[in-house]
Amino acid sequence: MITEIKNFITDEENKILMNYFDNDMVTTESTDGGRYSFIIAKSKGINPAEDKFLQEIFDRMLSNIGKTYEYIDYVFFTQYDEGGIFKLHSDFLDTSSSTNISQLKNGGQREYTFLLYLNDDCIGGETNFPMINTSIKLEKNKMVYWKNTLEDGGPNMLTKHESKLVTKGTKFLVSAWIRQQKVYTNKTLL
Ligand SMILES: O=C(O)CCC(=O)C(=O)O
Repeated sequence: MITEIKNFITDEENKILMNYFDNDMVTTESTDGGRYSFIIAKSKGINPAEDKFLQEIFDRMLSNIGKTYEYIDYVFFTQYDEGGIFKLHSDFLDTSSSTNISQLKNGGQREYTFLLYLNDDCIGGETNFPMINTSIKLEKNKMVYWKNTLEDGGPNMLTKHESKLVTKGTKFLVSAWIRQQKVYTNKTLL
């Protein structure tokens, strides 16, 4: 159910991606049930429509599922320092919530999740899928992806996942949710 591809990017590409982690990162410590519910991390989102390098990387990643960067609204850069965590959650949009109406209209459901691990020199931070008893180990330059929806488009509850507590060092992650259709509202967060 979860695909892992080792050494998906080169060390040179890794260095370029690491440069995105800068002073613009926003500290998110929230347990209020919002977009960043139960996360302690620093993050920022970049619109791939405005970044040629991210387009190239994500076009290559998404060729595995026959899609392009145009199916992504934002590429997220997330940094989990010591104490960083993302508690158990699912990535598909709750169709019963009115706050998701515009997102569902402009691109549909978050069909896939793609992760790119930029380092493995920290302790903790594994991506854990308790429903299927699977824990993904951090490995520098490894890409991981899975499908959040079932064949009928409904949510696959088995994809619930978490980022385990980082107990030493820092975890650097690039991630994106891949929508069912191309996202045409590119300029603002939906
Ligand atoms: O940090 C991770 O390993 C998982 C990230 C995550 O849960 C998400 O982007 O939805």
